[in-house]
Amino acid sequence: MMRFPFLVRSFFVLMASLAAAVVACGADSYRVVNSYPHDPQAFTQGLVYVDGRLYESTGREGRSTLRLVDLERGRVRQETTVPSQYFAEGLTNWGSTLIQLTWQSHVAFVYDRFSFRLLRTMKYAGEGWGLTQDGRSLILSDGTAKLRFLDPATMRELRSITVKDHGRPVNELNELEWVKGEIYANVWHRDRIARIAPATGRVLGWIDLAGLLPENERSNREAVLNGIAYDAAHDRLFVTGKLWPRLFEIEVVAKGRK
Ligand SMILES: [Ca+2]
Repeated sequence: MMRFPFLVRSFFVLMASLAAAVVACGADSYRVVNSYPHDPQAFTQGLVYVDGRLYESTGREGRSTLRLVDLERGRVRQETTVPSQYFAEGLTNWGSTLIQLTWQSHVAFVYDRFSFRLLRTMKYAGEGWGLTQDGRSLILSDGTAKLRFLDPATMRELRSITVKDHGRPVNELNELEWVKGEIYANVWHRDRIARIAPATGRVLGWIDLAGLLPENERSNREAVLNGIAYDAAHDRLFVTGKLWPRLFEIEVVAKGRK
């Protein structure tokens, strides 16, 4: 009489183990192609690579900047400081401009991409975390599972998606990057990047970056992965984090695709 329940129980234990293994193996991993120095004082909130130039937005009140960074040496080649009342956040390029978010001030700064001259400001609702664009709209994260598509000229909301993995919302989406028709988003306090379908918000897969920067090189609990830039011309993917001393070019190693 005990034999059948034991077998049933064993079957469910086995199936649960298999399901866990599938989830664990479902994430892609990475290979480091290049490792570059990165300013360990930079509280990275936005990273963009366009036309051979690496731009970075750094946060915190009183210390926020927009910078042009020498990729190979990690040195700041050009910089403008953001007024001290603002906490700068996500950054993207749009035409000959750069657009930089602020965390809770509902203000975006529009700069000339070459001179860093401030051209104008734009207002938007809610918080600003990450920013990227798909060639038609800006795409903004705000710490929730929602991504908003905005008119680049006015910040008016055009549509939004809720990012879900197996039906569950993925909250605290942070830095964003448009990569080959998908939205890449790192999640606050996690060493993972979600690959998101822009039409539906469905998570297509995860890139597990655990171990990329060793724990002993992280200066504090907020020194987390935050910064994705894509060099579309040469198909190079760059990642870094807040206060990280390194910026990495990585290659995604596919373990399994959904
Ligand atoms: Ca980015």
